Amino acid sequence: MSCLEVKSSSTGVLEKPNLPPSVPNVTYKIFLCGKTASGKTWTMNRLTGQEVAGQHVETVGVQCSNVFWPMKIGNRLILFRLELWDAGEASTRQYTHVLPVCREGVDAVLVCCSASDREGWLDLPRAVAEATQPADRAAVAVVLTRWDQFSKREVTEAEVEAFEASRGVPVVRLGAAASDPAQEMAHTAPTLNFLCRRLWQRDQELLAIK
Ligand SMILES: Nc1nc2c(ncn2[C@@H]2O[C@H](COP(=O)(O)OP(=O)(O)OP(=O)(O)O)[C@@H](O)[C@H]2O)c(=O)[nH]1
Ligand SMILES: [Mg+2]
Repeated sequence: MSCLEVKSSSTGVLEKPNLPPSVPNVTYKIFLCGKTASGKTWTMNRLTGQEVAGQHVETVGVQCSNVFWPMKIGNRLILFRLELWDAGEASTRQYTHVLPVCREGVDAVLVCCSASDREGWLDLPRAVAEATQPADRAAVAVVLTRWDQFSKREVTEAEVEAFEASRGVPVVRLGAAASDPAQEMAHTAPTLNFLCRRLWQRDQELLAIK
């Protein structure tokens, strides 16, 4: 990877980094799903460089936020634009149109699960199966939130490894937000790199099928 840049405002409207027009742009839609308080909004705000709330505030309706992420794949610099879609769980249940809108044309699904929620962890295989539809051919990953809250963990490292191995679904852990905002990018960069690589790889797989 050659350079890193995330820009956002509190409204989630992001500035595009100033790169030569010859740099190709690719856009991907990513849907965050999971139980209420599983950390969907937390994850979206972390990845898009926005402030995170200290306590749960239920998301009403759907929020979208973008992040631009320039990354070198092979010898080529590519500008990834990741469109993150976060729907509050209560709204998803209440309004039947929310889920189809979020799923339409989705490239990746991130299933959020709190490491302090044992029940949610045990239900994860079902949640992953429900979140994805074979026709989407979406890339899938689990985001295990609250991993930074060691004393509240109800999931072990060994269980995470076993889940990844048996299900073939990667589990991403963002860790704690940096106390110094200038350091935050170093915390989120591995996850953004992982997502962009995974989406690129999925494109190559889909092209090979055609
Ligand atoms: N320290 C820490 N706190 C987290 C993490 N993930 C979530 N939280 C806390 O849990 C709260 C609830 O998470 P949200 O992201 O708001 O939950 P949600 O999934 O968007 O919930 P709904 O909008 O109701 O569907 C956050 O405000 C944080 O206080 C994490 O990885 N680390
Ligand atoms: Mg939310």
